[in-house]
Amino acid sequence: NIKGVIFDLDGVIADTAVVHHAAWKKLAAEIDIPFDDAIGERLKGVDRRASLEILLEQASRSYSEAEKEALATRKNDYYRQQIQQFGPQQLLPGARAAVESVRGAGLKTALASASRNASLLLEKLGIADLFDYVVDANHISRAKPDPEIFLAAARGLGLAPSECLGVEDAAAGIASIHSAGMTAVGIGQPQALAGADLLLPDVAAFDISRFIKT
Ligand code: B16
Ligand code: MG
Repeated sequence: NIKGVIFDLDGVIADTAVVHHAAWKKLAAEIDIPFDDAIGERLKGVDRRASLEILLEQASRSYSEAEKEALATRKNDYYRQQIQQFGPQQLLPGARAAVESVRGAGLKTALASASRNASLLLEKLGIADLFDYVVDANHISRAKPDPEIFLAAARGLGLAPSECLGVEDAAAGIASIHSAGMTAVGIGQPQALAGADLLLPDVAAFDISRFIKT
């Protein structure tokens, strides 16, 4: 039986997937690298450095370590400029209600985000107190699709992976949830999230009662 739900942040709770996308697109244009929606989709849920490597697959020259650091920092600056102005209105519709419904049903809640900006975002959105446990990229060494982040979240909740549900908008995240031995709920388009155990168009459609045995 499910005893805890582990939510992804960007693209599930917060309306930031578009902000990450725009920041990478701007950087790509500045260094003359082609960028389309398919590449944008591959970057979802992937950490900053790995995202940059995906972008640079299309580059016509190689970049030094120092140059890569500078590019990743530049993208993060673009991203942070945008989220500085964020408030609760940047919660995706139904996100707060979805997390509250899990708590209301007596289950535990955790957050598993690949973003190093996760705690800033939680503060801005005003939802830091809705999670029993938070794991972000600062606490782990292996990024999604590795299971480490979801396993760390389950451990933090004191639950076995089989007692947890993971909720994700990215293919890398669904893979991470499955490798951790959890049930995966996908939020978004079937093309991108074919592997999910249950696919929902948005987080507003999330209904915890389907997972609770009465
Ligand atoms: P940062 P999530 C992920 O967050 C985003 O989906 C991904 O697009 C981003 O590159 C990654 O965080 C790293 O973010 O540059 O802020 O450290 O979806 O796992 O909550
Ligand atoms: Mg995400």
